[in-house]
Amino acid sequence: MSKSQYEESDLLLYFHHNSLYSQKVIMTLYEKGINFKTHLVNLASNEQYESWFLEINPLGEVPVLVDGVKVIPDSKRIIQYLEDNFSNGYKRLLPQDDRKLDVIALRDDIDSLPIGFITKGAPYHTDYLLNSKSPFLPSNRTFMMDAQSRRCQIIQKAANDNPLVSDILLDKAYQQHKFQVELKSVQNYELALERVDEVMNKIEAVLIENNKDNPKEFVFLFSNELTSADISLTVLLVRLDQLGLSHRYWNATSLRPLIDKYYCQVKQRDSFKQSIPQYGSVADR
Ligand SMILES: N[C@@H](CCC(=O)N[C@@H](CS)C(=O)NCC(=O)O)C(=O)O
Repeated sequence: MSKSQYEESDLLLYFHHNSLYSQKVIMTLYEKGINFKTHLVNLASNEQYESWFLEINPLGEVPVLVDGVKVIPDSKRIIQYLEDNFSNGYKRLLPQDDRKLDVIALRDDIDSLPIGFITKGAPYHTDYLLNSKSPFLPSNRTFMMDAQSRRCQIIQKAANDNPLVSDILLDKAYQQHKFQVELKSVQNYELALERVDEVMNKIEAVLIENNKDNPKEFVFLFSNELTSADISLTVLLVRLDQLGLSHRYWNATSLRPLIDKYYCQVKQRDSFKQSIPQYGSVADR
């Protein structure tokens, strides 16, 4: 059953401004024109491990969408839920024709990049970074590394305090410990950045193909209509830019220039300004 645009919204999104997964969901909600309410979960003070939030998501992660009695964690599931349930009178972000599989394939390529690893590893590999921006300014790096090194302990404590979800959290603490060791390896970091290079090559090729009939006009990845793949690409570009990695992947003249053009133009969209606090007014919500 799909919902109509005129129904009163009872959607509630638990989110954090600087969470890339939250940004993806917020941009999706704005692009589709869906009304929603928000609840900020303060990740900096580890509010995600408080008992009230673990009852909503035992993994202690945002975003989570609550629609009446339905609780939907995980950005990928939320985006699918929104596309399935808000189709009547709302913009579709997946084409209805045979381009749908191409959109999903490219979106999955983008979504499977190790961007969490690249983000959390950045303060340990500063030689790669140039012109980092808020919220990843050089002055925040010590805070990020401290927060990273305390994570295992915080998750373990949450596991002890919340026996009903302790198995899930102890597994997360174990994964976190391995992650923490891998983060510090330059080889691992370089490999993660190379995976982004491969996907960026694909994206530049798609943009060249779709621009060839219309070089002056801006086109999205697959047509003149923005799709779910464009949202995944947009938040990825923001994150690379804020970390100080854009110089490795694109510029206006000699390195994947269509990605540069794409990024400049997508930043003008209202949904972008609503989703990325450093560019808009999301903090006022
Ligand atoms: N697979 C999840 C990942 C969500 C996720 O990693 N969220 C991060 C913020 S970007 C989080 O809440 N981290 C808090 C923590 O793990 O302590 C999704 O796609 O939504």
